[in-house]
Amino acid sequence: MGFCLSACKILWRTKYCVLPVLSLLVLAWIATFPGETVRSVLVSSATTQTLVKGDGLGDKLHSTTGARDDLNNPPQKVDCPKVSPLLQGAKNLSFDSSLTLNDVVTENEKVREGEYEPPDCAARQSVAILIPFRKRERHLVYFLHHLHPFLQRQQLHYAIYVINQAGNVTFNRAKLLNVGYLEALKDYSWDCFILHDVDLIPENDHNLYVCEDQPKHLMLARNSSRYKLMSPGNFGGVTALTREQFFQVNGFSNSYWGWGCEDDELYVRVKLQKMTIVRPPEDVARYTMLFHTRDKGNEINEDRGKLLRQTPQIWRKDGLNSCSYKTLSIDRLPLYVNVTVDIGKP
Ligand code: UDH
Ligand code: MN
Repeated sequence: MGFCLSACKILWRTKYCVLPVLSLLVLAWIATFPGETVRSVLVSSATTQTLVKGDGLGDKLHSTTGARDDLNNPPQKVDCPKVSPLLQGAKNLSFDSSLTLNDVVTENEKVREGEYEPPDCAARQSVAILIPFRKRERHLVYFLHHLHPFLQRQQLHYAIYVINQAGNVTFNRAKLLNVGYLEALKDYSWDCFILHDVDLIPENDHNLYVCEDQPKHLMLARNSSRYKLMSPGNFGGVTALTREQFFQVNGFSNSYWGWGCEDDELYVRVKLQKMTIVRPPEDVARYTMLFHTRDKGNEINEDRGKLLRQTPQIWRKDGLNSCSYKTLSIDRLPLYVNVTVDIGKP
């Protein structure tokens, strides 16, 4: 009894020291936890608080989904500005004969399988670049070297498709572009298609590779013609049509084997649909054309005039809806998707 009484007296006298000592002991105990454990304890206590805050089921669902979204989905990107701050204007292009495809791959580490998205903002359009192609490897190296940075400065979501005609029968640019459209849409629902010769390199960043509410002609002048303006009826070289515009005209005719008039035919199709053609400013729509002679297998098409006159009668049944081909391979290379295709013969 006497011992108990004196212990109580001691406790009463030291009452102001016991509380701080106890708190210190608890803190020391927490500090011995591994970091993750502490964090998970903190997170779970925070979650519990959110869950008990509201009393309805809605509140509970909202708070739990919110937590999951934060973990799995990065925050939504804001739209890229209307005019990209990265545009540099007119450029003097250079073409170094020692440049290799591997060099261009090294220059473009952010491009994956020919595709790119701006890292910091949501692109205003998703654009597929379609290139009709056969045996122009040197031109393709220069094209990729210039076009990838050009398109990135425009803050586009884009991919480059090379539609490679297999075999040696007569070349058919228009049919290859139809194939490109159909194949690219299997990958993604592209907003806009740029139909692009491999030997034309844009000289000015302000020549925007986006689609408008009407089909657009992008190549108005080139160095090889001393930048003399193309005639208003010209629709060749580089053009931009939305997915819907190209579908509405039933694409190109598949019947233009060899060189000439397939682009004029597309122009007639556009006009038949009462669409107009829009163009960038003349001082902007300038191109450097890489030198070449006429390719073997792409001789002038002697039937082109006759075919062109038939457009109003044939456009409905000759085009995207009648484009038959056999895809031989699809190679997803670092800088472009290579679609090798057998498109038959004339
Ligand atoms: N193309 C190929 N391989 C070919 C033929 C054409 O890849 O064998 C593609 C290529 O994308 C090219 C486009 O189709 O840019 C248009 O063909 P082209 O460059 O032959 O047409 P262009 O009107 O020239 O530029 C026609 C012959 C010009 C002879 C020049 C003589 N000074
Ligand atoms: Mn050419």
